[in-house]
Amino acid sequence: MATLSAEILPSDPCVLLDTSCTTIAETVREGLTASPKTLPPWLFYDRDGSDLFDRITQLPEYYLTRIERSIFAADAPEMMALAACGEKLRVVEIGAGSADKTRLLLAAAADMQGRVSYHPVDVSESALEEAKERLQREMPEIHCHPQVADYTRDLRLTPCFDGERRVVLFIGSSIGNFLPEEASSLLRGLRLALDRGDSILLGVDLAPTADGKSIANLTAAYDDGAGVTAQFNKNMLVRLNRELDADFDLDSFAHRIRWNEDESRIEMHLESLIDQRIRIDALDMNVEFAAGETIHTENSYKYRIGEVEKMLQSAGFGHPQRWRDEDGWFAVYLAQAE
Ligand code: AVI
Repeated sequence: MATLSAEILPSDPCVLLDTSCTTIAETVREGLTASPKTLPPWLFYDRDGSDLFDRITQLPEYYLTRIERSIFAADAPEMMALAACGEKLRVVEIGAGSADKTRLLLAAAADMQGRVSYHPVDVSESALEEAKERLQREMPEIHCHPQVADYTRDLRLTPCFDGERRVVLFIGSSIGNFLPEEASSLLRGLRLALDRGDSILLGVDLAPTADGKSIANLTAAYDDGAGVTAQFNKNMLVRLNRELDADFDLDSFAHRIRWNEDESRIEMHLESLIDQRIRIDALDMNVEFAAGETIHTENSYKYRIGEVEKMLQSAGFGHPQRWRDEDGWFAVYLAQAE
């Protein structure tokens, strides 16, 4: 596998979230001995999981990607011009993945200023490599400087040149996969890593409303007819079987979705269909499941207009501007570091 070119980085990383477990072994031991059982969503994203997530974004039920893309298709030039404020824009993307929708934003930046310096940050080296190769082939005016890092632990941004300012893309509603207090501290940490005048572009999936998006629309997005999301969820067990010598039988677990109204979030679980004991050799442990017991694998928070502005402002980002699709299902915010 090719390695990405090394970057000269400042020595002090900015820790945005301090999650205690660092390895799969520690994480799984802690999560499966907790009550209720839980595993964190970052475990989804090995190579197969990243491919499955790409397939999810193309599903008819998964409206998030489609709507966010339509907002960018209509408004990217305005967003990039506002972020640039007459200077050269440097585009940073956290949790970039395959950087697919980003191309609309990069194209708008390139139309505005010609050459664009693009700095995607992601844990997946393979996704970054693919994105870099594709951009080099298809958008030569974009100069890609990928950085393999977990932005929640280690966000180091290279200093800007004079006359340059950053826009940090945090799109795809990735913020929804953090608890609200984590989301707030992520934004605060991000603000600390930025200079005054830089900005954040944040994509947020919105909560259901009486006359718009229904709970059924939401649950369908996470429980698609083709079963791709179920496969994505179960891929976590496939990964534990392979990497920790576990013996999960995939047919004895079911993909389950719950809308939690009080917390305004979609929850994803894996439910044990029978009483069973799982052996995890690499951890030298057995895990007992009762029929109906679940492993909570993901939260996807859905925010209300107003909550996001408040969160941005208390993290030190001012003048938030907002774009929405005409049905009000999804919103994109641009706010400036003050
Ligand atoms: C990455 N993240 C924003 C997705 C979401 O919608 O919460 C992950 C996902 N989980 C199931 N489907 C998609």
